[in-house]
Amino acid sequence: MSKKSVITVGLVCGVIFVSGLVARADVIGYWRFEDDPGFVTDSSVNGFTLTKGDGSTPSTYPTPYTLPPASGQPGEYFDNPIPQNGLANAQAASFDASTYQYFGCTDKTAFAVGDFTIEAYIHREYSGDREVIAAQYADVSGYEDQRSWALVVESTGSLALWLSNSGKSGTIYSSGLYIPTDHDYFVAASYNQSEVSAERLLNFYVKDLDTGFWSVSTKSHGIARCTTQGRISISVRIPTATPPMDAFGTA
Ligand SMILES: [Ca+2]
Repeated sequence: MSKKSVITVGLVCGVIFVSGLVARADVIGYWRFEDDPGFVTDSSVNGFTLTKGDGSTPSTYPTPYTLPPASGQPGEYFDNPIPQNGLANAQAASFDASTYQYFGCTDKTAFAVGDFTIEAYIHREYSGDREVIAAQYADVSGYEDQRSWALVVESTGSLALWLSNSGKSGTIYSSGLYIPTDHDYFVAASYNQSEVSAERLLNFYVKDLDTGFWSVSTKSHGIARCTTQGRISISVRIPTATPPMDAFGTA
């Protein structure tokens, strides 16, 4: 059986960070993987262009994936245009599990936010390991001081947010919302640190793009401050097998 598996991240794999779901003007990074403005270009005002893989080894490069695909293929139900902003979504990025393909971006002061939301269009073909959608969280030996957050799909299929308040350790908060393989999904997770401790909430949103069915989950959390410290890279990568984030710290 082949170990190779390809997963497509759409629209964005866009990872959008905002100060609350309604404050969309504060987008920190928005990666749409389009030919226009560019496969790795940031569509936010910040211009945080991504690096493909380690920048020197093409086997680590995610590849462009044309939307819409043939019927029954990954991304068939990805929105185009993107309903939140009307922008075209004619291309996604495809990631190969066997070579740990990923995008990366060196740490930015703009990433040191309080409340934030991460959104992505995803299609999983690979399963069995924890898969990272986007992260500032090193899960490999030697980089334990570079931990902040990671939006992941656990091996069970549950969407989860991994948070650290020390920059060195983390807690996984599982949504209980499941993302099966071979389906198109929109996913989002919102971290709220601004309320008093009893009201610190994580909000998870999942939309099955095939059926249009929305699921929402709210979890309380104990992370007073989601630390961004040290030399942290932000990486957009699906899928990831163990070790999932081996390029962290290479900035
Ligand atoms: Ca796109």
